[in-house]
Amino acid sequence: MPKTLYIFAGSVWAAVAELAVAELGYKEGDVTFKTVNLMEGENFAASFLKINPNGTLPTLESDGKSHTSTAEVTAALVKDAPIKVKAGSSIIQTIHEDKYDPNFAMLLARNDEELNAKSAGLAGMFLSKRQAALEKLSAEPGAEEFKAFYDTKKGQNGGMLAIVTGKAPAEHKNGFLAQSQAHFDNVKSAVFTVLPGFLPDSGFIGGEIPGEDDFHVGAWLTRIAATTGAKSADDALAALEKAYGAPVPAQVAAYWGTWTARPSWKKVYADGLH
Ligand SMILES: N[C@@H](CCC(=O)N[C@@H](CS)C(=O)NCC(=O)O)C(=O)O
Ligand SMILES: *[C@@H]1O[C@H](CO)[C@@H](O)[C@H](O)[C@H]1NC(C)=O
Repeated sequence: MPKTLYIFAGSVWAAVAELAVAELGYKEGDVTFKTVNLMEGENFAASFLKINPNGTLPTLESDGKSHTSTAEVTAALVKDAPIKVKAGSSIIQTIHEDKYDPNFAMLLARNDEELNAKSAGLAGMFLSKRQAALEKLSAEPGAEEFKAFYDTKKGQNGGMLAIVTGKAPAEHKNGFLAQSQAHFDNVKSAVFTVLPGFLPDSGFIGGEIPGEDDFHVGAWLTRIAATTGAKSADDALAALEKAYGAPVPAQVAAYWGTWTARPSWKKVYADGLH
């Protein structure tokens, strides 16, 4: 059955679905990839909100149905796949918990220096382009039915943008710095305590080949490595160690090596870690 998968090259959660497609034996043409440019806020177009009212990636259309979360998208890809793999577990929910959110891990800033760097970099550009897209798209014909969505997003994204551009009240900024520090600590504890609790000593959670859990954990870990400045498979363990002040646990290091040796991983991250 034909499938359309909506992705974006910089998206951590879309990479879960991309790893799954690459691993699961789908043939050329079984899955049509469509890019939704998150940097330009294309996910906020009413035409996309009709497919996924949350406006998030990945999104999968299959069997006349829309799958609108990473977990559902990946489960549908696993279910219909030519290659059968180990079904997912509660690990999927764990890695998707808000306290380990890999997108906030990228945006966070723990002090003024980090905030200035984020503001001048991709994060600042991302927030301002999104706000412009929200303003424009919410005024277009057909946008009325999504008014509540647009209002919420404008508030959330606008709040972040104000902090990054130095226009927010001091207490908002300080709240953000504190929330950033807490998030950084949570992500660190995921790498040092939570992952070692479920990762094998060698191979994948799914065994010899990646299973459903592995698609989620592999993409999450790759994003976290990217947030510490890693640029390739080879420099990631050093980058993580430097950021967190301790060598990553043996299982995490082994798992990183196992994933990054896979052709699927090399394909999905050919243009860099994200
Ligand atoms: N809980 C959702 C989160 C998905 C998500 O946040 N995706 C990001 C890309 S990695 C996105 O589409 N962000 C766009 C936005 O929030 O505007 C899921 O697991 O599907
Ligand atoms: C939108 O996101 C919320 C919160 O994560 C979730 O409860 C809801 O099911 C999502 N809706 C769709 C259509 O995916």
